[in-house]
Amino acid sequence: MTKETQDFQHRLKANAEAVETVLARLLSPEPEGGEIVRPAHLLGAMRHGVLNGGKRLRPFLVIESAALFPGADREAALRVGAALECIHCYSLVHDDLPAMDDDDLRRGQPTVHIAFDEATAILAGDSLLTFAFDIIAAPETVLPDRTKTELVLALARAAGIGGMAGGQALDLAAESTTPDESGIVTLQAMKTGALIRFGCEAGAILAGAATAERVMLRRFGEVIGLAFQLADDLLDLTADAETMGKATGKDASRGKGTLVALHGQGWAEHRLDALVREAEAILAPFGDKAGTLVETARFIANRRS
Ligand code: GRG
Repeated sequence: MTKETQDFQHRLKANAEAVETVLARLLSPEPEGGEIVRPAHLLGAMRHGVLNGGKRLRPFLVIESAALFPGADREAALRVGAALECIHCYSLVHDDLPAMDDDDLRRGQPTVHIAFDEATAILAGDSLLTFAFDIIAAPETVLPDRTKTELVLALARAAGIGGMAGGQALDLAAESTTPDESGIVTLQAMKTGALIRFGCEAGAILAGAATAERVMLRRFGEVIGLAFQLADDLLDLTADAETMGKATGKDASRGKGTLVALHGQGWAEHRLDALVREAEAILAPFGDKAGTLVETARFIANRRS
């Protein structure tokens, strides 16, 4: 393992622990001002869906993108990262439901509707989605109001009809309509790419970066989002359920259109290399400061779980 990879692994772990602490504190039983009570059963389901050992990659992107800019507030980045993770976890809880992907296993544990019940899993997802915007808007997130509004707007657009939820709708429709290559790219950019792109752009937004820098990080997010999905499609084909902590082989068994199914494994591996080079080129203007984000692009392309 190179020194850069070691440093990266260390930072990923340290940031994941910091995010875990913030999430555990946020998901505590005491109601916040304006709330009445936090029902224990629902809170338990939310905690089950969130505090269960994810890689915390999306918060990592927020924290490390923000760290490119001197003066960016790490505490604020941690909270925005935690908000993004809540949206990611809600999407996993709902995606695992019988009406969607119908999975029993997530992050190596029973999915929320198995550990609790379907109605509670739906409500846990709903509450996590709402909670994300609560976290950003709350006074404990110390950022200018205008910055918070920009973050809320960008996150809503990334998660909603023109982003992740819309991508999931296109994905469900694709089970009967078989999209062409550009259709696959669009649905993937929405379903998984949009939150990853937001993670990168959010760092620039909360740091008050110049528009040109924000655009660079947004573009970097798009490129690593493509790499993430391509790697995920490869893993669905090649990895086992134990390594992944979730069911695999589902794409092929459903005849689902992926770029790997369309072009083959060799093509996908070359394309991943090209995407990593593109990600490096986008960040070149930041120089050595962007080393961790460059390693993140490599990690995403090479991940094995
Ligand atoms: C239900 C509105 C709604 C959307 C669901 C993202 C999504 C849309 C569904 C997830 C399905 C899925 C498994 C997609 C593959 C990419 C993905 C999001 C993998 C899980 O993300 P990781 O690898 O997981 O970052 P951890 O557990 O580390 O957070």
